[in-house]
Amino acid sequence: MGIVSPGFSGRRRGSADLPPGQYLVEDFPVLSAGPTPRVLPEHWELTVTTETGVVHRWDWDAFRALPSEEVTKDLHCVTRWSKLGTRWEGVAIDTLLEDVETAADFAFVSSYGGYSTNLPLEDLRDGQAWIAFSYDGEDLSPEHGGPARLLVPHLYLWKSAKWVRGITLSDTDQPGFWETAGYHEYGDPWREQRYAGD
Ligand SMILES: Nc1nc2c(c(=O)[nH]1)N[C@H]1C(S)=C(S)[C@@H](COP(=O)(O)O)O[C@H]1N2
Ligand SMILES: [Mo]
Repeated sequence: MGIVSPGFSGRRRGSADLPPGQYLVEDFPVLSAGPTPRVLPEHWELTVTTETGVVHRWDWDAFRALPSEEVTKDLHCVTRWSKLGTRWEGVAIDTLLEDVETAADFAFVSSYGGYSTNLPLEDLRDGQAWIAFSYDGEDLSPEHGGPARLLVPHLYLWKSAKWVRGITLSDTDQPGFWETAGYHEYGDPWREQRYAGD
């Protein structure tokens, strides 16, 4: 028996929730490969482009009119910090894809400022990914990707593109910013897929 028994507030979070090689942080580090782009909502748009070239477009008002969800997720950065139980609000990618006809296998995600990342389209589906616009009950700050970022918490956090601008669906996989630089094409923290070949 453990000394700490589960209480009414739920199970204690700890090392069992940490993927291999990770440590816990309480703060929320900012990791950005370049300067923080300042995108005003009135100048913001999000596009989903299919493999046949059909472009679906949401401006800020149209995006915010979509149904959103509150989710609490653990984050795992490849630089080894993990943050447990982070609270977000966002639009599920499933919602964005409702009227998008596609048979593509891959998604290439691009951001304001030039960042990009790639992942299988199926990892964006089935309640696994959101375009998040709120963190911990507040508007998402510019440093953390505001006005809106991708959130794909089951993969290393470099897949969660901040300042997201577009998702291009494709039959072929195209490496993004860190994937081109030698990071893993998939990035499962539980399998410690940090670098290409891991
Ligand atoms: N546009 C953009 N998105 C990005 C990055 C970036 O440099 N630019 N860094 C990635 C990496 S490596 C991590 S760990 C997380 C960090 O998110 P945070 O700064 O909110 O902690 O954002 C990811 N998304
Ligand atoms: Mo990262």
